[in-house]
Amino acid sequence: MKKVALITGISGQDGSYLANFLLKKNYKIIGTDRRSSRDDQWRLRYFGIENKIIIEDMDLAEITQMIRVFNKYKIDEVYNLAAQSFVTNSFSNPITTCDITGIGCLRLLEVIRNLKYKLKFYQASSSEMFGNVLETPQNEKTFFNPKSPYAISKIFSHFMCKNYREAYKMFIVSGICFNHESPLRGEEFVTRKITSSLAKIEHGHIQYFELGNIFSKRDWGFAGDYVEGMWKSLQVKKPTDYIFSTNITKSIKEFIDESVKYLSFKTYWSFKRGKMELYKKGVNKPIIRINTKYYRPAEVNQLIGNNKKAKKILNWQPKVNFKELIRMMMVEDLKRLKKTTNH
Ligand code: NDP
Ligand code: GDR
Repeated sequence: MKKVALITGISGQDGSYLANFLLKKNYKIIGTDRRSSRDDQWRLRYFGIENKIIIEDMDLAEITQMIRVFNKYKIDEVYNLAAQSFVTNSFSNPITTCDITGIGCLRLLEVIRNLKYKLKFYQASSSEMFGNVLETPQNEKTFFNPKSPYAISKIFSHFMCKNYREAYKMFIVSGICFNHESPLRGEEFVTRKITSSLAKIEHGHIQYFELGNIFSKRDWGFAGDYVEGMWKSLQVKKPTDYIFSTNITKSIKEFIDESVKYLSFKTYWSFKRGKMELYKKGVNKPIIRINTKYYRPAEVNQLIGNNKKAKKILNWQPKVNFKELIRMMMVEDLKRLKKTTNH
């Protein structure tokens, strides 16, 4: 009998990597999305798996859709990856963010608590919860000090998971993932914005692009490694929380410096009008400018994880390092533009 996994957020970066991973492990997969994203299955097409997944409508705002889906299938594992996941957007849409990223998880937990059978639940918690960090590096016991409505909504769902695990003895795991990227990352996030924009400059589609704070630091890994950790965390006897991280932190500027190595021309930084700008050698116009409109009302300056627990209990560790991650993203974005597809 095939195990059945339900993945919320199937149209997102992690949804597609996890679906591809679980299909190889012979799972039957129910992927849920909002009707609005039905035409946006480019990530599943990237893996050639769009016809191997059963897609069901399930907005995290709508509990009736959840009841219908959970009554239709006998599910073994749920991976709750759906969220309003863009931190910047959470400042302009705090209520929607809390409703989807926070209460959305609680709606799922309530539906699952009332099922006649038991299943395992994975919650996508986030390193953003550490915010203005109170300890470095951050581990499963580090106190949260959030800096955005997104982070606060993730803390709500994180503690709801802990509460349901303790109060109702449900098998619930929260994976506190640090930033993980890939060629399938959304272009609104800084890494993919950098690699796709540099590829556009290389091919002459744009002259320059703008960024916000390039000095913040993140612990960046590869999405393909992190979905393996998600799965592993549901295969052990006891449910608990895990940090998934690389334990290395790099600034956005360092990410750019590594990315430009894949361009056909040389670049250099210059400090003008009080800001850093990146120039193409021999040309007097910048290709990267800083625009304060991309600054956040509150910023998380530096994150770095400690993945010791996941290493010990799950035998998990990231395989792709910073350089290799950037190579994958740059090569793919340069190739995509040659093909002139949408993504
Ligand atoms: P994405 O933004 O790529 O994907 C988010 C998914 O959530 C999309 O499929 C989106 O669907 C869906 N979604 C948004 N709103 C709703 C809604 N109202 N109802 C149902 N589905 C909805 O995120 P990632 O794949 O990168 O991340 C997966 C999860 O992990 C998220 O919860 C994120 O917050 C969390 N996380 C991610 C990290 C990272 O570095 N990637 C690190 C730590 C945590 P649609 O296409 O319709 O918008
Ligand atoms: P983050 O990722 O907020 O860490 O959340 P993002 O890539 O959006 O920002 C990382 C850092 O880059 C700075 N930055 C910019 N960011 C964006 N998006 N666009 C810009 O132009 C830009 N310029 C500078 C930001 O200020 C920030 O410091 C991601 C998401 O996947 C969350 O869902 C997840 O929980 C966390 O990672 C862990």
